[in-house]
Amino acid sequence: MYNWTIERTLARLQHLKQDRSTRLKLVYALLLLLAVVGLFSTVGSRASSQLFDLAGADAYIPSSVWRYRAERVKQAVQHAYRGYEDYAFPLDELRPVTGTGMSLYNGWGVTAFDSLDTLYLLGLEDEYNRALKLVERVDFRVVTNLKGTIPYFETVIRYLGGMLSAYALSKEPMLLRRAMDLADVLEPIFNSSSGLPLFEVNPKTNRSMGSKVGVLAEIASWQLEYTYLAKASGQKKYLDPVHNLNNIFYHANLSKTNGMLPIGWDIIKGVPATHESRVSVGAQADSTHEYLLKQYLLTAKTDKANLELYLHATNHILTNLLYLSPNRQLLYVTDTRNTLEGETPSHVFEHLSCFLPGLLALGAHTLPLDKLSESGIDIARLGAEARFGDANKAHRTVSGFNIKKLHLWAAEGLAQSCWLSYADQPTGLGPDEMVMRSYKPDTYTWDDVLGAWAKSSIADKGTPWIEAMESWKASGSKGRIPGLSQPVPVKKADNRDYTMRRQGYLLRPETVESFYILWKVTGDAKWRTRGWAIFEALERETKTENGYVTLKDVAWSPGVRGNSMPSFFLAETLKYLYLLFSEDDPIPIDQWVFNTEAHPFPVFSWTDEERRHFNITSI
Ligand code: DMJ
Repeated sequence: MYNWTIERTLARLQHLKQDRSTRLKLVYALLLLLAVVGLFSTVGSRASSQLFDLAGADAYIPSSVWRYRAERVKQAVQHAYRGYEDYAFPLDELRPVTGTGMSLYNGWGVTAFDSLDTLYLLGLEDEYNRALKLVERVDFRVVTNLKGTIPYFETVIRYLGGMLSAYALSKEPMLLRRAMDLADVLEPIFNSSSGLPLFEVNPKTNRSMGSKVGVLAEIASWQLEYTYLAKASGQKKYLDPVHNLNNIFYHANLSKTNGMLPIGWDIIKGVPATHESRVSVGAQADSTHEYLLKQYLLTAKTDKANLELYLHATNHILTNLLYLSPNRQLLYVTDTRNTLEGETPSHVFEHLSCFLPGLLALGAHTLPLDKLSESGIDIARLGAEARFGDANKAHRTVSGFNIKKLHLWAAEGLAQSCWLSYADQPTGLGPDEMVMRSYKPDTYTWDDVLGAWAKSSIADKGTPWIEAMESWKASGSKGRIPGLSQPVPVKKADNRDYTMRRQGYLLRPETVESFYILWKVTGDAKWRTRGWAIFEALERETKTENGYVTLKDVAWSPGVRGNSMPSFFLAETLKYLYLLFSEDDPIPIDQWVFNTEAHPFPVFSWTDEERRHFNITSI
């Protein structure tokens, strides 16, 4: 439990070698701190990080400590990749407990492809060069599963994304050539009457297959990859399907879902599925909302259709899908389900949804949310057409606030809840799904709380945020801004305001992904400190002789282990942790856009010639 303190203090003492009085003060402070930490030692190791949160000590951790921590992540990448190479290569993924491999994603070595840019960024040259050799020789027409088919979504985000981002970083021409080879094998996927992609392709017969009702995340999480591929290769055929998708979404009738894209889509007609008006930011939907903002950013903020769709989505999320739990005031985002009374919130909060705080923070950082006219958006008109249902109401509610701050506030509160879902557990790692306890289910939304605050005299007077915060506190009301609860972990399961629906931790990245973006956007070092606590938990609970392993139940330490190491652990989880601790900024978030598998692509502008060649028109 004292490791962190001692490590931090030693580094600080080293830093202050020249200043004797400061050094003495620091030693006294350390003794006091150790006494306080000792007092709380029965709370468990995760609590120590919490104490530092409260003490606001994160900002004083010196560079040398962060460099050391980034180096530790690099060692973790080496360890995980060595295990994959020794026991699973050239199959897709490692089974760390049995020391074997398995292939669920075409059998082309998905871990090698998905790790390319991580290995390159971290300077792991030998590993990177060995992975390149595999990329060069794989036959994308040979699939090693019984059906002999290629699942489109996973193949694009992991394989195509991995090759393209490694190409963007290294400019190795073979990577672009192989990315084009793969996109060409996948080409039949668009052979539906709407041009929306089906689920899978058989590369031998050149036929695509899948349900007539497509799932949002799967039909619309490839635009970034194809847009960058078109830019890098100069080939129009890669951009045409992106235009088609944009067109379908931009002109869709979204009246049932108030402007937000629903989960189910009719692949034949290219419209929302008839009996489907469920919305979600978790499974089946997540990456599509992410791609709306990121497609706009990738194209240097010229693709206004995607910006409008992003605003529709976030306004609906902010006003309808965010809730507070009753006791701990945990802010969470949920989805809706079909019931006899219509669409109702499920109050399920997924680990997958923990990417949302990072996305909101990225939007707040990059968009002029309070001066949308600068981006050519008429906020009063947004959502006013009948085909957006009640969207205009949401736009008006949100416009009553400083929208940028509102997005950042939601981002902070949601990330806090994601963090607490980790810090609460004996393992220090968060569950895959929680069912949240709600006030009066379905009636008390975060929007209600915000509405009450907006109507208060403080907000009416347009008081600056910090003054409103002070007045809020001084008013003696509830003390804190709703949703920004005290980061105090709760050990007793009954008192947590949630139960676990899926207890496992699957080495997923979403929480540390959001911490990374929040750190970059706000400069608040607590996100780094929390990331470090998560890294320590990964080392303690999931590290094996051969790699890192999924947990079946986060509520027991040492954890009950699964037997897999998904490729996204190297592509995303460890990459985001490395970037979070790195003192350099190798991928500035204003210049690069991460795909949903954490593969970065560079922001670019179309030249006039490209605009003509690709037939790019503005909406
Ligand atoms: C990743 O493969 C991608 O981020 C995907 O969009 C959904 N989440 C998994 C990891 O949890």
